[in-house]
Amino acid sequence: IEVTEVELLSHKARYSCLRPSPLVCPNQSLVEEINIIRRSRHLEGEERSMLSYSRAISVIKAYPRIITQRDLHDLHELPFLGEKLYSMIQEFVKTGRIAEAQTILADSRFQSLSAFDTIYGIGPHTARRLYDLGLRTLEELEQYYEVIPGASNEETISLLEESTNTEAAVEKTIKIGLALRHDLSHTIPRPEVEEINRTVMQELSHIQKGCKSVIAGGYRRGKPQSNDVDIVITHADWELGSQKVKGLCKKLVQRLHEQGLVTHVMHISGFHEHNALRTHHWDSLEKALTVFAWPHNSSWPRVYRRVDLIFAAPEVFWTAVVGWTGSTMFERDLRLWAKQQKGMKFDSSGISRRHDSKLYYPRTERDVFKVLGLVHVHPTMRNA
Ligand code: DCP
Ligand code: MG
Repeated sequence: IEVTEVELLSHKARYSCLRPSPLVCPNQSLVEEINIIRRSRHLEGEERSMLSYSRAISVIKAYPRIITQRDLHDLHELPFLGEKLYSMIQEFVKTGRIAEAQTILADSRFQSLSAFDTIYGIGPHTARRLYDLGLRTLEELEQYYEVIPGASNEETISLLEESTNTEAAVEKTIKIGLALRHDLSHTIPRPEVEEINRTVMQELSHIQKGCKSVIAGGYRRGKPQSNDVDIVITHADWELGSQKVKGLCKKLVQRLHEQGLVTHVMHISGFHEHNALRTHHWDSLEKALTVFAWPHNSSWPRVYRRVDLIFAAPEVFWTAVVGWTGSTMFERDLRLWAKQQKGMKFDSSGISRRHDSKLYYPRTERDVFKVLGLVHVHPTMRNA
């Protein structure tokens, strides 16, 4: 692995993968206030505006101390804080509030769209479409989709169908999301995330011995509670592992379904080799976005949990882990950094050099950063 010159970490860096960002930052209440405005832009489909708020938020997340009057002129040295953001921060420092955020919070359209957006399968576009039909509350949504609250709709499973983005498939997902909304709105504490991982790996060992996993996502960034469980899986054998993980995703989901653990499969992919030009390492990852009924074999009332299973060949395992650890902004800037500064392509299924498509196979997470010419950032500092 050739290493180019390494950029130093700094809270003033333009790429968030160079700015260590803790889960909870010194200016957390400011971040949450600006995040209301960001969410509103997102819900209204104003993606460019949303992205500039996301960037501003991630810059503030890396700022090392509480912003007071005295720090204000310092902020001019930070990237992505334009005049508008600057005056918002000024307002917040003075009053502890941002008026625009408070106005948004009180807005009934924002409240409806926010509520709709919490449903798995409903994004901003669909939320606005439903609002335009005159729907305002989740109860009205349930009536519209003829969903019986609390009923699990397990018969709506389309287990192991290669998912399509047809209107019917989207509607099916929304119906499941609505039916399970009370369970799925509960976040998952760390010990339970770990237990789900153990159970998955236990079941997997009956199909293929020698596999290993890393729990990625927000859990890995240190979140005490997660919205879902993201598990990245590979085989421990560097030489032969690639063949051993092939097709495992489908087999595992099948088995978990037979055990009564997986009740719904929202999306399953990565089984076709669409692109003849791809080497086998570049197959997109096999993944299944599922719902578990949890815990199984127990007299406790079961709850539904969202669990994502991602399979990677050993050569791209750590790349996949980095790609699935997040945050979304950290990932965005990893891709951007690779492309703009290194002439490389990074995503969760692999790293390559653009001019000759040379592939990189990092053996550790540190190697992923090394290949990209980056200082290693601890997972708990990737909350950009
Ligand atoms: N990710 C990705 N490609 C996807 C989905 C996610 O690369 N299609 C990455 C970016 C995310 C990470 O995986 O940071 C996990 O995504 P989640 O939506 O699960 O978000 P988090 O795990 O960060 O938080 P939580 O699950 O608690 O909402
Ligand atoms: Mg997650």
